[in-house]
Amino acid sequence: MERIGELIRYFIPGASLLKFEQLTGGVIHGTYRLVLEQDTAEQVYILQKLNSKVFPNTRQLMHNTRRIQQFLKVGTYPFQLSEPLAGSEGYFFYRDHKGQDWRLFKNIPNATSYDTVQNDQQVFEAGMAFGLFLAHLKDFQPQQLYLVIPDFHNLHNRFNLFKESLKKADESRKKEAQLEIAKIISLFERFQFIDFSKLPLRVVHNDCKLSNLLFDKNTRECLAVIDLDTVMPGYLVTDFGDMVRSMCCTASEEERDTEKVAFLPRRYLLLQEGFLHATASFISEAESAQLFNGAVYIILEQALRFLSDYLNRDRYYAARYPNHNLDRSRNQLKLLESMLESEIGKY
Ligand code: GN1
Ligand code: MG
Repeated sequence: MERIGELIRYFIPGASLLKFEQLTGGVIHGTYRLVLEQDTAEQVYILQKLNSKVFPNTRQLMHNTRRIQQFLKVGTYPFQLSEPLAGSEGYFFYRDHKGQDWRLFKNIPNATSYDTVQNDQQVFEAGMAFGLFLAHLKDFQPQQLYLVIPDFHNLHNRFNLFKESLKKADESRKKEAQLEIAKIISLFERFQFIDFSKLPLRVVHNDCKLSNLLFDKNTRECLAVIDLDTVMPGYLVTDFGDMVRSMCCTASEEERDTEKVAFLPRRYLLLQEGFLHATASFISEAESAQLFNGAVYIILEQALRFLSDYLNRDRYYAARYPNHNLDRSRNQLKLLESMLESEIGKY
């Protein structure tokens, strides 16, 4: 990467690059692991090339991350924080001459993340970790945050955008996705059941997938909750939904063979147990009653988002092959169908 020297000089003058590798977990930003030599010692950093189509205002994005981390640092928050580095002008990102923004995070040593669950204990731990994150942000004033992506988990809004995408889509893509389009429309009509006016608006993570947790490589305990980009006012039940989406399934959202995708009720119960353990002191009755619906809502939303992006010719999510976003949508639909057919889903 040609600009790497420029970036290192900006964030850590005097350091030199030893190793550079791309990490492929996220689907929005480009993420890289750097090993630098700094004062004769090796230091690891995480570099991100920011996606300005998704997050047009980097200053506001970094303001949010900083505010949240400053708040968590003061209290008894039990996890580590992956903090962004300030550059020479005190900004927490660098804008290169092409207008591309970059940021650099301190690495959390001995940590790893997972796309799929490793064992049952991890599900309980993960539910507890995201629950503790919410618990520690309970008294954070939401007015301190910018709405970096308004209506992020507003399914109605996303459904309207989906209808717009349908109007503009190529005939060939529409034909290819015929079945999924019909399924999404019928599921949306069937599942408009969460009355959000009955739920407290809180500061939530908004992207609670398993891969946004870091675990200790040896002890497997949770070390950090990462990716604070979408921490904004929202609802606890949709955070829980994202956990279910990524942890209570036999396969990851990248699995192309839908035969391999199924809901795991036992994991759901473990996740719920861990999550309630951490949130028991403040979760409202209305929220507890809507946890399963939160999962239905968020999986449907994700299926719809992937499908809309397929219809829009893959403008939002990085697609590595022509039908990638359609496959992702099929995967989420399969998970949702399997969940609705399960014992827990029969209501
Ligand atoms: C995106 O941050 P990242 O790339 O892991 C997306 C989430 C989706 C997820 C699906 C800002 O997450 O909402 O659930 O992909 N983030 C944004 O994998 O759209
Ligand atoms: Mg994210």
